[in-house]
Amino acid sequence: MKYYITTPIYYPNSSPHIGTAYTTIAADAMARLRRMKGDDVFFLTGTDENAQKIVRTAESAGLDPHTYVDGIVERFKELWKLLQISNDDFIRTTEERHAKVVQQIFTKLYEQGDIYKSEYEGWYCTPCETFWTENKLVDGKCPNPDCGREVELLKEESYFFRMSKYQDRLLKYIQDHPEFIQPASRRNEMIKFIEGGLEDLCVSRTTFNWGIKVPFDPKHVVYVWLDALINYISALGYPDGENYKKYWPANVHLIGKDIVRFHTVIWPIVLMALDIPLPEKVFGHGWFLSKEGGKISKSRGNVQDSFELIRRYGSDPIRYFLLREMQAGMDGTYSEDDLVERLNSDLANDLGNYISRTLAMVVKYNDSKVPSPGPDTDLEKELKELSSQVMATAEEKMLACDPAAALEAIWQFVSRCNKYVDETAPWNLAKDPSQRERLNTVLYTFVDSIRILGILCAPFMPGVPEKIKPLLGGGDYYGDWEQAAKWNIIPPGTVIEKGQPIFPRVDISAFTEEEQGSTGTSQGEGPQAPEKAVTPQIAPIKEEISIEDFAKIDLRVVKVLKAEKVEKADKLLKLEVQLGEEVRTIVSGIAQYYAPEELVGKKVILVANLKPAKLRGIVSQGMILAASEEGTLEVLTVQKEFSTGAIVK
Ligand code: ME8
Repeated sequence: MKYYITTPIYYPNSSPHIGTAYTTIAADAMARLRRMKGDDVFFLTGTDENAQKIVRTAESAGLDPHTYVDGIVERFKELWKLLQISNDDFIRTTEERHAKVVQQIFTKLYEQGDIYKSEYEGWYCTPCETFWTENKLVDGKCPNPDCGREVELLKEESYFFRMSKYQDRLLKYIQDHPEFIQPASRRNEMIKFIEGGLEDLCVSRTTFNWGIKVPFDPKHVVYVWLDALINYISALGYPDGENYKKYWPANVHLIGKDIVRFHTVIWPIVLMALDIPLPEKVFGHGWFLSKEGGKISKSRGNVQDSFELIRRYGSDPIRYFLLREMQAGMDGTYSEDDLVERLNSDLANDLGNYISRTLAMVVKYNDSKVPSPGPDTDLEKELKELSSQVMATAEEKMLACDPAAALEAIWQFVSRCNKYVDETAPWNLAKDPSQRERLNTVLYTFVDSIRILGILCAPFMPGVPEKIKPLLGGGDYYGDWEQAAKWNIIPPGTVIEKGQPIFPRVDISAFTEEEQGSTGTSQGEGPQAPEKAVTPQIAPIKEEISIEDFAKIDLRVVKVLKAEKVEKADKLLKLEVQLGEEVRTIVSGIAQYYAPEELVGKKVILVANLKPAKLRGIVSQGMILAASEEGTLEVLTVQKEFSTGAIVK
């Protein structure tokens, strides 16, 4: 099966932002999933460079339009690379391969009488690159509810495209093909719009000369929207390129709701006039709005530098957040606080912690080796059934352009896996030698479920398989979607590694006030490779003390006997530790980094002569030592067989 998916080609009048990134990331996830299904995928994105607004922005930057767009296009390409976008081609409308197809089509439409010369007298909104008649203006301004800016009066010789001639045919097509415009609400809007009557469209301009020249009348440049839409076939080598024959018609044009009209009225009419099949589906997703309510857009000045966000949080968490946050057909809300919240809860806690805690148990209970599983109980059967259901649901939702619903289904599996740990309680099985086979089954299921999670996450967060691979012995298990429904794939005997948490927790306050306030993008700032989001300053070294001072601190080895969460305190664990004959209670702020059962049996270091302190009503008799920096913490342990009470110095 072939699968051709496109994003809009973006105006390079400013650097890409989170809103622009959403469409590209969503299309990328869809393309990746289809590739994993074995489809022959072509995924196209690019830039729409022949707009009047580009000329204006370049002028105000004191640059010629070519130099200006070249710089911004590089920013797009860099961002797509950092976000691991897997596009097969990147089309720029200033490329010769595109211009020649536009000219060929313009000439053909003119020769067959669909384009004619006349004079345009009316209004033009440059930010929207749209013509408006006087009666459509609202208070004399652009009627687009997201724009409302000044329009300009144009009176110039122009070529016109006979849209009106195709009105009935288009309406019938839309009515007969309910899949064509999605979601249904946008389809209904478009039907109403077309029923209101289509006017012929002005398709050339003479008052500036940036753009593709009309070949038989070079004082005209082709109207930017006619030029731009043609990218979807020029990139494939229309009319006789191999890719055109193989991939057209597109399976999906994924776009924002702002440009549905161009894609479902102008574009299909051009295709009808050329006698070319229409794309299967045009999906108009919602917008990302800022917390204050407006659409995230450069002109509103509410965009945050995407490069800086990637540097702080990494590419996968941003991909996950955007895909998860935009419910099908609705607008989504973006804020950095919400991004951090999702990262910490869904990625660090639900997914990352499941992986670390289960692998830690394989390390502990089976000497880091994947055991051979024994027979399944109902618990394993249920988990296995769920993985194949979730795989099917995610696939179906992605075909319906709904990544949020796909991720929701996958996270049901993540939750079920976490519940499985509690239900099977391997720390109890490990205490009873007669339960060895059962323990092996549970440990095996952990490892194989992590492999499955790697597959399910791969289209959405391509970095996840890369992170999991070395933990599961380096095997290449993540390229085939169907394998998410198959179990018992990891060979017993494979040596696993606990490794580092794949998504360390992040504390937004790790960034200074100044950094948090940074908005906007500037060409000067080069993108930086994603790195761990936390860049701790080394804490100042404390005042010097003497060896006698240090000797006052009594550090001892103790063994954790029991560990449990402290009610209504997210961060606290209550531990019971053995210190020689004595059992002490310690309250420790490590609950976000350890499941209680992970600590039981560990030999840790206690500050034994610390004055007792009451925390949440519990008297803590000392403090255990841990290394910590933002996002990660490790309790210090001793590995040799020390008796409890042994001195640390
Ligand atoms: O319209 N939320 O380019 P453009 C979600 N060149 N998506 C958003 C968004 C937001 N806040 N802001 C932008 C053009 N987008 C034309 C397209 S195609 C032949 C020509 C996304 O740079 C969304 O996909 O203004 C929207 O449709 C697109 O960026 C507009 O990009």
